[in-house]
Amino acid sequence: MLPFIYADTRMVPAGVRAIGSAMVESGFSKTRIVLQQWNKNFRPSRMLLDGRVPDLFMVSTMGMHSDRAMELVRDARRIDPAHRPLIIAGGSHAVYEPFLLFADERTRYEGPDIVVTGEEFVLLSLLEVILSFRAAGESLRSAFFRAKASGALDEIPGLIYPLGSRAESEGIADELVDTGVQRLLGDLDELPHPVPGYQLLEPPSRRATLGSRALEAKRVRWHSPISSLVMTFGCKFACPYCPIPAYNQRQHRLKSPERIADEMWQLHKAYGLRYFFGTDDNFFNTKSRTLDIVQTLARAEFDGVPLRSKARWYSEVTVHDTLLMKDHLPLVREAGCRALWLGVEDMTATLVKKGQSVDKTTESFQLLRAVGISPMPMMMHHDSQPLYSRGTNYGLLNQVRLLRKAGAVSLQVLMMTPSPGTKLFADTYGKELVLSRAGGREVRPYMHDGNYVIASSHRRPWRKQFNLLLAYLYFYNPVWLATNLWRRKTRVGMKPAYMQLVGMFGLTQSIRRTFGWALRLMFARIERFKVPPQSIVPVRSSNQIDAAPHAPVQITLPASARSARADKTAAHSLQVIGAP
Ligand code: B12
Ligand code: SF4
Repeated sequence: MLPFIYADTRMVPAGVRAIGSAMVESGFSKTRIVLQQWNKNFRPSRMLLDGRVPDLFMVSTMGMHSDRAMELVRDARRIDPAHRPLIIAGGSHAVYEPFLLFADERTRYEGPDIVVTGEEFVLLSLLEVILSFRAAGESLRSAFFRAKASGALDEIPGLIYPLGSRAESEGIADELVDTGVQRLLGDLDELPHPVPGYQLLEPPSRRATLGSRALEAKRVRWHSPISSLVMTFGCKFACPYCPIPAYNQRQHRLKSPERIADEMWQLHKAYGLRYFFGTDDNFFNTKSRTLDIVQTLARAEFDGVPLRSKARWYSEVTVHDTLLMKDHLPLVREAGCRALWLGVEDMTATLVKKGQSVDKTTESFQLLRAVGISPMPMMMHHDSQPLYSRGTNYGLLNQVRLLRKAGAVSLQVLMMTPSPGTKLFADTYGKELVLSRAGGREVRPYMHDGNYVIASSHRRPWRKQFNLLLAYLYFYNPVWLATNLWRRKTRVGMKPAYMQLVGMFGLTQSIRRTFGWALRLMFARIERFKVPPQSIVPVRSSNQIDAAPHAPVQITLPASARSARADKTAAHSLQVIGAP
């Protein structure tokens, strides 16, 4: 549904592809990447690669996909122990709430053997240690248990593993050991090249099993026309609802301009890819470094062919930094950039202040459009914002109208939702704003995507749900499609009209998916969480002295509430502080 329609299925996520590249470049070329969006029926318990059960089964998940990820882990555990692969989980959910991959308050999951809370080099360090324990002919899983028992894994920051008598056989932990926060890779040029990752893709199918061969190189472009590319990581702002600066340990990490140009060219040569989405948090974060990158991309030539004639790319930036770059936007376009997603959130800066205002947003959008770069705003709706405000710019529709006038080509409106790893996360739960059920329907992780109203203190939260749909309807509609077709002779050409078509289709899906939830919010009884997600087993640090950095966040409950809830919340779950 909106606003991610097609981006979820037509762009291989960079995380799994990066892990695939790391495996190939370190010698594990017999690896397959299975995307659930393409292979919905895949069952790890039935997987065979060259006639054998693979040694390793790894699953990558965001928080919102964790139910499906856990189904896969449980299914992999059905493989008989003599052949069962070592099960490793990773991805952003593992970074922010790894303890939920082992167990949560509602369900006792059969979890993975180990969770990697970091990037590819943490995984490679883990494999290195396991292999150093492995005897000839021994399985990775068996070597892993010996390495774990010896304490060798404690030397690798960025892991969480279960201990307990049933941890090996059933994946049920008595306690979780946290080896600390990963050491971040500073120089992104050391990362494996993205090209090998694409060689490992499982072809889309309805089968539960793996195909005999990976997707052919010439078919990659057809299934994944957009290639996600790591160019930079990190952001200098510190928005309280965003975990990104803390994840990056306040660093802005970069690939060299030459490496970025090379990756685009090699991906084009190997798979014919032409469209690249930079997975940046704020591409314009540092002006001088951005200029280095765009100058190189604008001038780069390979085999006598200018890169800019083959590669088009897109990224995320802020309004503030776009204005700092205003004299250089023609160069950004020349370098191949054709659209930028801007985190406007709230044009009046009432909710969030990161250097935006109505005038600045309008100016930045007009500047981008004037050079032929499509401005794509990302907005955040919240409890105190009305649908419409008379005489001010505060209302949601007022802002959508301003954005449209300023030249927005697409629109994203998400409801403010607590994000693990942020300052606001625990507070939002502690204030009992987060919904657990409405009319008997449980709020599951997939609803934490900003499209469902699942955190609100509004007396009529269903209004917020309808507001999101109305804002989209105001932006994506046949009238505005016709207007954009009429005005197609601008520097951004047919893109606004094309985005209207995509948006109208996406809106039908958003209505189909969220309308029922809005009705539940309107008519049914709403129940709320009282504490943030907890671990049902204690999480301790490997040195047993420091607090475990990936343990659930502590919240301070008022004394009266504490005694009333003591029976509901395990004592250990309130002891540990901090989030990554
Ligand atoms: C690009 C992006 C998107 C794109 C993704 C398109 C695509 N098909 O790839 C779009 C715009 C669609 C998108 C949408 C959403 N996104 Co998004 N997105 C990102 C972003 C900016 C980059 C992701 C990326 O590719 N990174 C580069 C890769 C290389 O890094 P990585 O994925 O983290 O993977 C590394 C490690 O995690 C680890 N790893 C990953 N998997 C595994 C597996 C194993 C076994 C191991 C060992 C290691 C491992 O190694 C990898 C290599 O270093 C991140 C923020 C960020 N900078 O990472 C947010 C981020 C992933 N998104 C996030 C969210 C919440 C969403 C949304 C729910 C929207 C929202 N409300 O914000 C939707 C969900 C859409 C959907 N239906 O899936 C959150 C996830 C938080 C969480 N707790 O899981 C992130 C982390 C941003 C944040 N901190 O708030 N997103
Ligand atoms: S500007 Fe964007 S990436 Fe940076 S801290 Fe704010 S929300 Fe996060």
